[in-house]
Amino acid sequence: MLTWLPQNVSTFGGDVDHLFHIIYYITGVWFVAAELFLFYCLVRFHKSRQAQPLYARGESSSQAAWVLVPVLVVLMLDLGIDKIGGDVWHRIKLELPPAGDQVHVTGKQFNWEFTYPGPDGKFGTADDQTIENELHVPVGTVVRFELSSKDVIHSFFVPALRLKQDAMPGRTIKGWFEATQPGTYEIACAELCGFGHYGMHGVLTVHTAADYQRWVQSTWGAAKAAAK
Ligand SMILES: [Cu+2]
Repeated sequence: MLTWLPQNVSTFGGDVDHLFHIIYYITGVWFVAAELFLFYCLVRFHKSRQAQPLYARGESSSQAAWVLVPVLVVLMLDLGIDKIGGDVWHRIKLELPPAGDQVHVTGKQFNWEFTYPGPDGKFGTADDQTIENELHVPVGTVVRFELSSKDVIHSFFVPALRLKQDAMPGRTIKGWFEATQPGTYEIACAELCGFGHYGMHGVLTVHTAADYQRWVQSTWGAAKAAAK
């Protein structure tokens, strides 16, 4: 079911999809039930059957139950979703596992800038490299990012990682992901940020360990790559 979801290559993507499915099926079942009841009422109480309207004040408990029971059911389902969603949120957004790699992600009208710390592993040094719209990471490695914006609100969106996070000017937001499969995946901006918003996309390349070393070498040179 739900084969239209994009490919998932993230360690926490399964949790996100699971939550999505729960919400999808709960709302789906109730949507169908509500529509069926609506159509039943349309037929059952059609004027050709001379149905008499009733002014229900909801004072008797059997009348009030028509409101209170659905409220209770919705509340219980809501709290259930909150509990499951809260656990997933906590694991993805509030816990930062130890970093295997780091990158700074900066949104600007209308590009993504990815700044890599270089072989010394430190930001703000001479060997930092900023590459537009290209995010390179090794497979099976926790990548910690710091997300910011140079101008307006953007949203860093990598569907295959089930990762979406707003980038706010004036704020640095930390996050992480771990990709499970080598390949290239789309990066998009999911916040309408101006005229060129539609073209604000990049490519995430998840490398195998050997491929990643080759990319590091071609970017920083063989001598520096050895020091990493
Ligand atoms: Cu944008």
